[in-house]
Amino acid sequence: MGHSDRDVAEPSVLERSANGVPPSETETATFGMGCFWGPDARFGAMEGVVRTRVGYAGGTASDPSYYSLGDHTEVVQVEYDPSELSYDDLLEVCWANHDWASAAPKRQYRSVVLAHDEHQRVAAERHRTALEERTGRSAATDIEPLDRFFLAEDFHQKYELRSTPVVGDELEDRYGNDFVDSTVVARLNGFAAGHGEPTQRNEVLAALELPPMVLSELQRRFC
Ligand code: MHO
Repeated sequence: MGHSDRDVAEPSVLERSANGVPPSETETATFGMGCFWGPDARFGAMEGVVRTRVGYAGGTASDPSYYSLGDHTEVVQVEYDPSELSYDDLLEVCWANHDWASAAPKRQYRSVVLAHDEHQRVAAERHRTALEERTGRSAATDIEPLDRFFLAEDFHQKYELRSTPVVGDELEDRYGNDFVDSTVVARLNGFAAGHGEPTQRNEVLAALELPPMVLSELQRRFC
């Protein structure tokens, strides 16, 4: 739209975070890429991602938790705006950001694409074949239909932010029950892990008016 003015840019980021985007306008993807803390931040920093959640999926156990995972795998679930990002874009980021060529030491950390529908399954298989042809290596990545997703415990959500307590506490106070689902919190979690461009970071930070100590702690995490 060509608006770079902050007063125009502000509401779009914050409004989306506060109100969410109607589900009919978003799509969801689910990936297992090893420990889910890193992918939560990686996807959260991306423009076009509306929210991220980490959880357990890909198994049959009925009520998994971190300490009783059964046959489930750590996964990140990414809700995104399909007018800004395609499923193929997300597959690209998925395979570029984890070790897909080695068998994981545990099922907890396996490489897996959990397809939400037939279109995703076909796209993932096409992508995996292209990756193997391009690299000459075989991918350990499983491609399976998603059955159920179980949300992980709070302490795993937006882990990068929570690991800087002054920042995590401030944002939890501010967003309350929306902490996990907030677009802004997903972005900040990504920035705290060193992702994102300076202009993108500044735009979000300028709109938030964080207390100076929180701001400086957050900026200390940028690299
Ligand atoms: N135990 C590993 C991975 C945590 S992850 C949520 C660690 O502490 O780094 O499985």
